Amino acid sequence: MQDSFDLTTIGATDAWFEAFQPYAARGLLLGRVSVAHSDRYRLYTARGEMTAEAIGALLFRTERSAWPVVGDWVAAQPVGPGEGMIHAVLPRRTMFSRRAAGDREQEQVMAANIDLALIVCGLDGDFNVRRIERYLTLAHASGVDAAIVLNKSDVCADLTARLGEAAGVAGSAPVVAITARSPEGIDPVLRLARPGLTVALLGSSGVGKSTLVNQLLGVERQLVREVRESDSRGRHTTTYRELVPLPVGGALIDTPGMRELQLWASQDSLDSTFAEIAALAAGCRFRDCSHVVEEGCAVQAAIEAGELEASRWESYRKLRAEIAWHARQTDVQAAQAQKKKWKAIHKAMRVDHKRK
Ligand SMILES: Nc1nc2c(ncn2[C@@H]2O[C@H](COP(=O)(O)OP(=O)(O)OP(=O)(O)O)[C@@H](O)[C@H]2O)c(=O)[nH]1
Ligand SMILES: [Mg+2]
Ligand SMILES: [Zn+2]
Repeated sequence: MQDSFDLTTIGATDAWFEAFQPYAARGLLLGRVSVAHSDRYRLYTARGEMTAEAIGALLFRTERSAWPVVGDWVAAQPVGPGEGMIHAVLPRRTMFSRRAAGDREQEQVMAANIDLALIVCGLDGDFNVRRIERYLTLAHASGVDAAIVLNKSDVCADLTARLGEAAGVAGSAPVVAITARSPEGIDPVLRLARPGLTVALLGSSGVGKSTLVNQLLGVERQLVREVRESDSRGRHTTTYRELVPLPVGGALIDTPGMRELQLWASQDSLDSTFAEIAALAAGCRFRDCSHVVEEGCAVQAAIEAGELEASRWESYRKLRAEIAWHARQTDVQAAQAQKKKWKAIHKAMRVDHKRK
């Protein structure tokens, strides 16, 4: 393990050093989380890599969403050779969240302080623009710039058509086609991922995220595995998120392909993804038009005129319903929690009354 490391090579800017000032005065070290395993972390610090845990105050006095995640900048106390305790997480500039698995409406932060999200898709049998829309909504909700990377162009028979389909849903995000298997094949990504940025790779299992990471690093660092012939899906080869330094400066976050990405997003981020539908909606007769049955609906008119694809609209409608459903569940949960709280207060008051 090296005992010194230049944090500016993984994105420590003056702004981060400044945010860290109050902790420097307490003798803590600035660190960046590279791996987060429930309550065990790996960090890059000026003294090299460390394993770390978080102090109780951080774990027990904050919401789970405030716990350290990959990409976070933290204040750490060195406690032994290569060991540290995390005292605080510096305020995040951006973060990727999804809805945590389970019945409760809960935000799960996946990674923080990302500058650019590369939404990677395979140009083999698994190509799907609906999935691009979902990942774009995630990027919009997190405030991160996004680009669409169509990988495996070497096995694609109709690249022009695929590029067109992707561009049709990409909005302002650039779309590039690459071959992660060859060094020259990734040039378009090098142009997007400027040195110094923190870049996260998102996309289904088997699309070639880890292959791209290895190509960008110039070494076989990440495990890569053959996808199944039958459906060209991967087998979740990468099992945890990891931040790795880029040789040109900056950092890469490889992520495991998600089987199901449950959105933690607002109607606003959906409108960013479907900007043309949001723009059309401004012309509907009714302000609360659902664009399904209303008179004077500009969205339905655009579909009838062939200016908006019905499948694009269907996709928007599905995601809108999903977001609305979760928002309702969140309200129900909040109401239940409120009711419970009052019940406890009333009970305490009754006990108090009896005592008198
Ligand atoms: N033909 C072709 N195959 C590729 C390309 N890039 C990656 N692959 C193959 O796709 C398969 C899956 O690649 P991985 O890099 O493991 O995919 P991943 O996205 O990291 O998958 P998970 O870790 O499971 O999320 C491997 O067999 C790669 O060799 C490419 O540009 N062209
Ligand atoms: Mg992988
Ligand atoms: Zn309408």
